[in-house]
Formats: sequence, structure tokens, C-alpha cells
Amino acid sequence: MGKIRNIVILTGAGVSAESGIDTFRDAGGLWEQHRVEDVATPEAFERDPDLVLRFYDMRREAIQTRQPNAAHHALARLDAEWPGGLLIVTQNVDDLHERAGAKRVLHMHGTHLNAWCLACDERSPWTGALIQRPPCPQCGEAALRPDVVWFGEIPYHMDEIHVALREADLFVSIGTSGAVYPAAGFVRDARDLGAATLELNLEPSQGTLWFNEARHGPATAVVPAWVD
Ligand code: BV8
Repeated sequence: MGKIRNIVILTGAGVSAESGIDTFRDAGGLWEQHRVEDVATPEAFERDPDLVLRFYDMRREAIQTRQPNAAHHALARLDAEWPGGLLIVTQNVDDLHERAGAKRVLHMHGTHLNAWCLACDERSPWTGALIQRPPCPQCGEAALRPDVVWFGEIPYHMDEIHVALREADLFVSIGTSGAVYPAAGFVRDARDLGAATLELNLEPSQGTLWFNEARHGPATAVVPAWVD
């Protein structure tokens, strides 16, 4: 990779698909006959907390029984070996990048590992089913929600992400449909700021025309081929 010094990698549900974690589109975007966009919102949590907590308990259970795949391992190798700047910005709430050994990872939509207390505003490890209303380890109140970013909520780490995009020489998008903002807009930011852009995805994403290059196929094939 010629004059590439700093790389920003955006990953979505497609990078974990071959680990057996449903993407949002594969599940038909449905949960108990609700559209995911209608379940992953503060309004849904307000209206029917049990439905939302059941959804996240199920997602957390599924993640805990899955393993990183060859795409996660290839990205972890790149992270360990790349001498320049490298940042993996993931939209995923699973921790498969970290479990493959990646270090420079930011979860812009939060993570299934933590719960967030609506009484004391503290985060703590999410240890048991939230549907059981466990007491917050910090304040004891039964007011825990998943520490994930719902639709209409502000993603985490946006400042760090914009700094990394400004310094990026290469922006790579892996396993994302480009349906959800602001993540779906990063390719345009990177391109406007002079980075080369590459899409690695099973099929063309909604933003595919913004990429200089696109390689389509399963992540466990196209990501190691690109890294190695
Ligand atoms: C924000 C966490 C303001 C929880 C998620 C009206 C009202 C309110 C908001 C909006 C509105 N209209 C638009 C918006 C903005 C909204 C949005 O974009 N809505 C969409 C539906 C139009 N966004 C927000 O609300 C965001 N917040 O805008 O705040 C703001 C913004 C900036 C700065 C300040 C303030 C918050 C969005 C975050 C929502 N939370 N997740 C949870 O996970 O449960 S989003 C969730 O869905 C995922 O995290 C992920 O990001 C998204 C799904 O996207 P993908 O990861 O791409 O997954 P998908 O299934 O769609 O695609 C999979 C891809 O993989 C496919 O392309 C497929 O081909 C490919 N694939 C499949 N298998 C493989 C593969 N590729 C390779 N190999 C394979 N084997």
C-alpha cells in the first residue's frame, strides 16, 4: 500500500455474519414482528421496556456463544503490524474485534458488554439478563438499560472519529449496508478530505458509488485477501 500511512476501517454487521451473528438485514430487520428500527429506540424502551430488554438479552446471549472469524483475525493482524495510524470504527455491539486481538477499536454504537443506569448515569459490566431488572452495581437501583446507541441517540466517539477521518489516507468500509447515519456518511467525509476509499462487502452497499474501489464477496474471503 504505497503512500498509505493512516487507515480508518469502518465495520458493520456483515463482518460478524460468518461468526453466526444475524445482520440487521438478514433477520429481515425484524424482531418479534417489529422492525429493528422500531425496537432500537428510546421511544420503544419507554413504551415497552420488556420487549426491548428481551431483544437485547437475546442479542447478548447470541454474541457470547460466537467466535471471531477470519475477517476479525485478519484485521487484528493488520492492527498489530501496521506502523502508522489505524483505527477500527465498528457499528457492531459485539466484541469480536477485541476477542480476535484488535486493540485500536471504537464502538460508535456502544457495546453489549455494558449496561447504563438511568438512575445514576453510570456504566457497569452487563452481567445478567436485563429483563430480570438487576440492581445497578453502582447505586442499587433497578434502572439498567443496554449501553448501546439507539436510533435518534448520538453515537459515541464522534470527535475522535472525525479527527481520524481527517488524517486518513485510506478509508475501508467492511460489511455494512450504508443504511445508517452518521456512519454511512464517513466515506464521503474521508473522500472529501483526500483519502482513498475501498469497500469490502458481500454486495454493493447503498454508498458503493462513493468508493474508488469495491471488492464483493464474504468477509472471510475478501478481508484476509486485502490484509495479506
Ligand atoms: C443520530 C446499535 C444524530 C444498537 C444501531 C429520523 C429520526 C431520527 C433519526 C433519523 C431519522 N432519519 C434518519 C435518522 C438518522 C438515523 C438513521 O440513520 N436512520 C436510518 C434507519 C435511516 N441514525 C441515528 O439515529 C443515529 N444517531 O443520527 O444522531 C446525530 C448524528 C451525528 C452527530 C450528532 C447527532 C444512531 C444510529 C445508531 C442506531 N443503532 N445499533 C443495536 O445494535 O441493536 S444501528 C444498527 O443498524 C447497527 O449498529 C448498524 O449500524 C445498523 C445496521 O447496519 P449494518 O451494520 O450495515 O448492518 P446491515 O444488516 O444493515 O448490513 C449488513 C451488510 O453486510 C449488508 O450490506 C450485507 O450485504 C453485508 N454482509 C452480509 N453478510 C456478509 C456481508 N458482508 C461481508 N461478508 C458477509 N458474510
